[in-house]
Amino acid sequence: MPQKPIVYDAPTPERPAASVEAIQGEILERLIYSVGKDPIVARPHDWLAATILAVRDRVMDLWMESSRETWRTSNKRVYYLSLEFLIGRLMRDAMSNVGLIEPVRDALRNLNVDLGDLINLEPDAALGNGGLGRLAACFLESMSSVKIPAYGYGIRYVHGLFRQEMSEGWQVELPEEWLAHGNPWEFERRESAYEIGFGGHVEPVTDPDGTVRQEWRPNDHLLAVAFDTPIVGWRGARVNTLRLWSAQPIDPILLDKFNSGDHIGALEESARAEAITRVLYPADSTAAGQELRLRQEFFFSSASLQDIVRRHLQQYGDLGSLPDKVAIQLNDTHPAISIAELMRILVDDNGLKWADAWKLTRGTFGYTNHTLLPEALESWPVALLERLLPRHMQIIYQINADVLAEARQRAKFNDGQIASVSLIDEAGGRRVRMGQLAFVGSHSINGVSALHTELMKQTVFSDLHKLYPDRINNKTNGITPRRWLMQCNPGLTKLIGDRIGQGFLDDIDLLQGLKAHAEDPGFQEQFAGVKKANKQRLAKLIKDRTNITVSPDALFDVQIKRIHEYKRQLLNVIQAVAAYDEIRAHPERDYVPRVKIFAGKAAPGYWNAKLIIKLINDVAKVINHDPAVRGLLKVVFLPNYNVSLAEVIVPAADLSEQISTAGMEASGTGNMKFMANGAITIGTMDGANVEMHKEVGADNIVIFGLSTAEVNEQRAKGIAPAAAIEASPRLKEALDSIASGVFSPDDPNRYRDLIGGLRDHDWFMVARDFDAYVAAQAEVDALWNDKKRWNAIAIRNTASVGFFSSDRTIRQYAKEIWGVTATPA
Ligand code: B1H
Repeated sequence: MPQKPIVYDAPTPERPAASVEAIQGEILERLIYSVGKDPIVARPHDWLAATILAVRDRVMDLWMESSRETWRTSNKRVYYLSLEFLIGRLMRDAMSNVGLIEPVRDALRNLNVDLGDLINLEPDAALGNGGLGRLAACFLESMSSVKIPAYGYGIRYVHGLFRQEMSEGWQVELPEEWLAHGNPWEFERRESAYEIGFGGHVEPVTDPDGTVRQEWRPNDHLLAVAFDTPIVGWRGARVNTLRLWSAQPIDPILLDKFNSGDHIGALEESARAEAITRVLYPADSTAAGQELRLRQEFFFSSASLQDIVRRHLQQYGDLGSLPDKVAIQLNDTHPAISIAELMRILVDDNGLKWADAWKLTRGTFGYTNHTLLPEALESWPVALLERLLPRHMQIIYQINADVLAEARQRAKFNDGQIASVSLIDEAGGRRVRMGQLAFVGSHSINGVSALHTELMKQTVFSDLHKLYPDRINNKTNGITPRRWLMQCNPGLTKLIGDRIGQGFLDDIDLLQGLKAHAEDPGFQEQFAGVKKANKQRLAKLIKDRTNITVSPDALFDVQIKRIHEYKRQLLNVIQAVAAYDEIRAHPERDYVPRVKIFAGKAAPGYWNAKLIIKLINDVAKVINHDPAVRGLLKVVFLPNYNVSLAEVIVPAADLSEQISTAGMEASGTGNMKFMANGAITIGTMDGANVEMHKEVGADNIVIFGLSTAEVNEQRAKGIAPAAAIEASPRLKEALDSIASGVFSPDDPNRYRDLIGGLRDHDWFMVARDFDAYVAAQAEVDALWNDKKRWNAIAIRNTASVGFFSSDRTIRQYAKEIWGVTATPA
């Protein structure tokens, strides 16, 4: 019997529980009058649409009241500009936040429809690559939950992140079609459309009063049309708006061409315009560098800025109060061109003086940096900007002149320092550095974990930090506990509530109360029981999707995230090979049965990442079929990792792999999701792992490997890791077997170069961290064999996760960057 799920929403006097009869009527009404289907012939997608529409109706009043309240109170609004929002599914989230899960389930049951089936039918809105996009989605939910008036602004990509399939162990990319059945969540706002220009030239115009202004005359125009989605917070605290822009031609059919018989030519403009919002760039942590990407960035920045300024003028009538009433947060540099666009709007369109406009602009913007990887730092060729955005290029030059003058005069910078703070990179073709632009145009520049923020100060922004020492600050990332604990793990949520009461649903720090129960054998047994049930569900999913049989009694060792060399999936799979060698060499020893579970997408153009996926699958094939292994080790690669798959895997994990090369993972957020769900982390001192170590205590996390400083030292030495490989027979044997084709008999050289890279430079310290990693895994085995200790540690992890709630993160942004008041915890 499936366990009866529970509702977390306590109805309040103002918002009584919805009655099943009422909801049932509303779903039927939506089915008939909005979807246009007779219940007798309605198909699952029709029921899904009707249910979403009924749920959406239930948040409409709250939505309008939220917006009215902001007008009434003249509260400051926060605008979160992000090229990515990795939302996943919305229906369960929305229902859970307004306490509708149970009534909707019962209503649908009366209509012979299963809510669980409908939930699984909703497509993931995969409008993001990985952590950066998912963070934006968690922030939206938290801003609603802590009652901050906020808008998310982004792009309504027709195709989200590609669908990943496996073909003989290789990744194949297929187009993603989240809009195929329509999107019942969104409202198209044809009235909120803005003209976006590209190209053309700049012309000085003399106003009647004699002042000379620059005017941009683009020669290419299109429309940005708004699509709004309501984002409801916990217990309906507030409903904010996610506004996504879609590109449309101004003149969909060029009638003169059409009439003259050129039917294809008549549609050309339409196709060209729509291309801008057709697809999400799929490279995580790597700048795309394509002209179309720059067009996407400007398109959504300009539309958002026009919308923000229009709303502000409508309410306040003047632009001088902009920083008092508007906070714009740039999610990485992708929307950094907004800084030049706001300057253009203020100076050219509204006649403000340059210095005044600059003060307003800086007072309004904040910039979040998410990575220090050189390949991810965006820069655009000056020549491209001059062609596409000639006025913005002029503005950037003028900003740069001001900054460089200040650097020379006030800070007495030398030529090297001037070159490092300049917005223009003069080395290797002139390029505009978007990080520098975002930095100088913002009053706050934040990193996403304590370590990352320190490294920002020491590396990419060291000279800018000297010039503006009070701007860099830290805001450690977080995750929303609604989606990543309550919704994805109802069993654990119920168990916690039964033990320490329901208060933690509203105040996540109360989870600390679990610490007192960590050693309680009865509680441990229940905690392990919930984990076991989640593992059974995952085992079934693994069987269905990969046909691999795994035992829920084995240790589930999980690494799920984008495939990237710095995240070191390679380290993990080499350890699997070493464990395999050991099992065969010493069959008499005791082994902890393990299932190594991998999932993640590789950027389509990232060869080594795709090769690592193939290696995992090749190794899996050999190990899973070798009778000598006796099921003690299984390797699984689950295809098409996305938010919904994570929601099944995370609650079922025993061990969370967070093993990036120290200094390279800005924060990580998957690490926090596992922690919430009672997995133990094996990890390096990198990103937010450092703070997890502090929060949970050294005895409750397994840390290994080189520190950031040691990594830098090794790299500075520039010597091959031969010594590390020689000193480790296990490593040597594993590398030799992979490189010589033991796992790729059909193509023995397949992994020669990949392994060769470890032998001759090992940039990511896979070889040099290997022995420490193996020792850490042995520590994990020992903990697993001491079930009491394991369970106590797992419980302490859940108990300590409060700090990593995105509500905490958002409250810090609100207080320390945006200057808006959030409701107290
Ligand atoms: C992160 C990116 C990123 N950092 C460029 N940078 C992109 C860069 O399409 N692009 O051009 C896309 C994504 N993503 C991640 O942000 C970090 O690697 C994680 O460590 C961090 O947890 C996450 C959220 O801050």
